Amino acid sequence: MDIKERTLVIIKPDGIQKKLIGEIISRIERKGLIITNLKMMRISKELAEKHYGEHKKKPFYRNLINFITSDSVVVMIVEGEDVISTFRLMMGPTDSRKAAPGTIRGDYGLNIERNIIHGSDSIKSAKREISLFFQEE
Ligand code: D4T
Repeated sequence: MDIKERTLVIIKPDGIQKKLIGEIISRIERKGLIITNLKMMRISKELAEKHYGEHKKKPFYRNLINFITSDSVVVMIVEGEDVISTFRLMMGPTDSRKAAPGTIRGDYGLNIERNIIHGSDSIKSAKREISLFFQEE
């Protein structure tokens, strides 16, 4: 059985502004997960709306789109055994104020929106998000 999974990781604009690219890449590498693809980019409104399509009706949607498109981001495909749940544990819960020290959001995030990092939440979302951000592959 092939137990290797892939997840899409985004270091959000607040992570870039706080100079956390190296720190986050280090955490991923030291954990033993494999970065197979990596790029820095500015997310367009159109791509942000596709990525966050499930939240379209939510009150925070507009702010979320404005925030994720406000500066450059780093996008990666990360691979490993059970990587989706492993990486979500490394990130901590969405609301940084509730995230434990030792998690990326617990150590560096400000609140529920400025939470430094994105990681796919299921195999299905990972496939969808990877094809949105790494079309050419
Ligand atoms: P992402 O998708 O960024 O990894 O976040 P999560 O998977 O942890 O959380 P999510 O899909 O529920 O939320 C997507 C995105 O919206 C922001 N958000 C969320 C917000 O600004 N206000 C809110 O009340 C919620 C629930 C944060 C992450």
